[in-house]
Amino acid sequence: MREREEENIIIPESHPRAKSLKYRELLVHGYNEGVVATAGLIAHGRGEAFDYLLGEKTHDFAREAMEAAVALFLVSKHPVFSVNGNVAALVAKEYVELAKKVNAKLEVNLFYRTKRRERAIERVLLAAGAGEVLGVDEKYRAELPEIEHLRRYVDKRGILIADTVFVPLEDGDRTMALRKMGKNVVTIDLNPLSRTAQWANITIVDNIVRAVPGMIRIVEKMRNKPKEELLEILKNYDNNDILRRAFEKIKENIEEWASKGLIIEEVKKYPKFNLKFL
Ligand code: PTJ
Repeated sequence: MREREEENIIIPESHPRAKSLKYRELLVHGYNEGVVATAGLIAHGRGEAFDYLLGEKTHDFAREAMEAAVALFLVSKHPVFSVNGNVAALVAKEYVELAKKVNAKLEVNLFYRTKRRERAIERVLLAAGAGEVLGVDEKYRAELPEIEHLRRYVDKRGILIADTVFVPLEDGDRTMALRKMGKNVVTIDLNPLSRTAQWANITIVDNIVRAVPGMIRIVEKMRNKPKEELLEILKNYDNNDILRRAFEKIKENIEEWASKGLIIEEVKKYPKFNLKFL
């Protein structure tokens, strides 16, 4: 009964938070289809909270990180894009398109691994236009050192031999392990405090729903650049500075809000209380 009621809800375009509600719906739909993990719904909420603090827009530090990420994908010999439930639910089509444009392999790699979810995500990727999906065939299974049991499995043709791994919305342990193995790690994470954001070589502090389409536009501009120019971008890139600027932006926003208290001007038109009923 409850599920049917929820299905009937139509979010009007005029709703001030229509976009955000639409992404929630995608996550809930993905959850009902067996794509998103239960904890994936909670992880999305944490992301939303940081998106609020960032003003829900793409900042210059994110754009700079996206450019470096695209440069790194283009110079890598064996880039692999890892896919989890949230990524598949939110941006499957765009993620597959970006992978194709930079010649990267797609690998399903789950924190909460079950066969059923692996297959469900593979189906979503194939429907989104993927040619080949790694990470679902046990024949090619390999193990990453330093990570506990189920979460350590990767594909021999993918992450195991990758020089660069793209792990958006990832858990900290795995990011750390990949970095320690000498892989280049790129992430998208709205929380600059997360261990993944801290351990990655390149951290795009932005919402994945804005960042991946943004990266597709960047590839178009960068794909014909000579390799030396791409390497120059990477030489000049400083992830420490990117994270510092993300914190600065959050601080700036909070300082502005703290100076006001009430941010929605219209609220001020209304009396503090309505005490007529007393
Ligand atoms: O599908 P599975 O089994 O691989 O599980 C996926 C989740 C996301 C549940 C798993 O990887 C996990 O628990 O991740 P964490 O440790 O919660 O980290 C996810 C990070 O992504 C958090 O720092 C969130 O702030 C961030 N995040 C959530 N939604 C978004 C986001 N960052 C960018 N865009 C988002 N939409």
